[in-house]
Amino acid sequence: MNFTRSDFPKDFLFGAATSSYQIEGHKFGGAGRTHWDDFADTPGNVVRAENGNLACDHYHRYEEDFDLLAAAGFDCYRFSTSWARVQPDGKGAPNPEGLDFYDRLTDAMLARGLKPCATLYHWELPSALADQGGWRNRDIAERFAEFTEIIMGRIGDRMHSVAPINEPWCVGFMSHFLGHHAPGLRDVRATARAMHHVLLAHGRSIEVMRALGMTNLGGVFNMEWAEPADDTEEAARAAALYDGYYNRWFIEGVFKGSYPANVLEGLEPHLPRGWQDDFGTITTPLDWCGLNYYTRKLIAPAPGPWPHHQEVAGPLPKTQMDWEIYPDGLYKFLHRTAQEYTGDLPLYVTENGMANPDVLVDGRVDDQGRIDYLNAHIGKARQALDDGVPLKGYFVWSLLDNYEWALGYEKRFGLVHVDFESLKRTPKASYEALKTALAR
Ligand code: PNW
Repeated sequence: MNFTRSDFPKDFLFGAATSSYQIEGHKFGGAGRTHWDDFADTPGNVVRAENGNLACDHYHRYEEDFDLLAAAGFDCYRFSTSWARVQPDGKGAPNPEGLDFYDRLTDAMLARGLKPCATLYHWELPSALADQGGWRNRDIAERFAEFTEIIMGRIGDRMHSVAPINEPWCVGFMSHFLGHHAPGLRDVRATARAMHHVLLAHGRSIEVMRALGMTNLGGVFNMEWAEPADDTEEAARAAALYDGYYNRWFIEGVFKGSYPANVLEGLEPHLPRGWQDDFGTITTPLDWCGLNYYTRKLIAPAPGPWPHHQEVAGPLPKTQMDWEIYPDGLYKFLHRTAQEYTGDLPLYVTENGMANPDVLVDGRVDDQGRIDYLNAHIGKARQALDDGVPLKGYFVWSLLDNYEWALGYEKRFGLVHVDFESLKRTPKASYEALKTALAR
């Protein structure tokens, strides 16, 4: 890498991130069925209909995985808790095996000096709740509050930090409007409702954790820099709308108690009645704000239904996801977030990384492309820090190659290669480079 730990403030935290359904192996430990299992079983939704049944078998191999994290010199680990593992039916009595698992996981992190940074929901909704309307049903907020109380009642005393929901945009928009993720809907009314209820659930969860006496609570928002595809006024308007429903809706809801006007123009008729009354809960104060950043999008106007625009291919080099590599976007979002939304509140980059078509050759993976990507983005983070942005940490997505949702196991995001037949872990060149950079 072209940086070392000593280039950053002493208390700056470096971590790696994963999520439960993407790595654990959901068939183990009495977990309930999730809407991702249902989604993957429906032909056409997921590449090769792959699911998270086995994934990286982290359920049984977490000691080995945490040894790798600790040996690389990471300070913290961002993981998530599976709702359906803890409450197989999404409500009522918890599954003791599930609670025991997260208890063991927490202690195994602490035993290695890793700070546990939990996300309560990273997308595997219990099927029982999905069948009752999932995020379209307002009741989800109370169900999520109950889940929060159960899981944090067990491990909350040992968490370094907690965020209720990973990437509300993906939960709301991508899953209900684009249909790319479970439940795979393409319905504007469902979208507006999910985009509101996900924030209500966030707020209720924060309220519950405050009542438990917990601190260092935050939110994790994904951001894509939206660029007009040309210099027409129409393209500028299209990009601003994309920016509105992708980047601004959720963070504005949480930090300002409002929704962007250009998005409301399209979505307000579909919001649940009395939506404004929920901002008291939605804006419950936070202790930090996390940004997940990967890429930018070029947006052009297009005929057809709302939002009347489309993405067009850009000229920059791309990752295995076909996402343009645009490190400046991270710099701009760090500034914009502090300036417009969060002020002095601590910021974290809670995800950043790239998919790469990595192959294992003679026991090695030479992922120079990932090293370059991380160098460029961590450099931009460093630059924002120099400008005075209160950035406190950076997490790589991801520790392991894992289940990349609708794209199955083919897209490799890991610092550590996983052979999905033998489940053998092999640290890549990027892992070794980070290990050198992070040495104390
Ligand atoms: C994030 N998009 O998701 C998630 O937090 C991870 O679970 C995921 O593995 C990672 O990024 C890499 O994809 C996103 O299409 C998935 O805009 C897709 C999009 C954005 C974020």
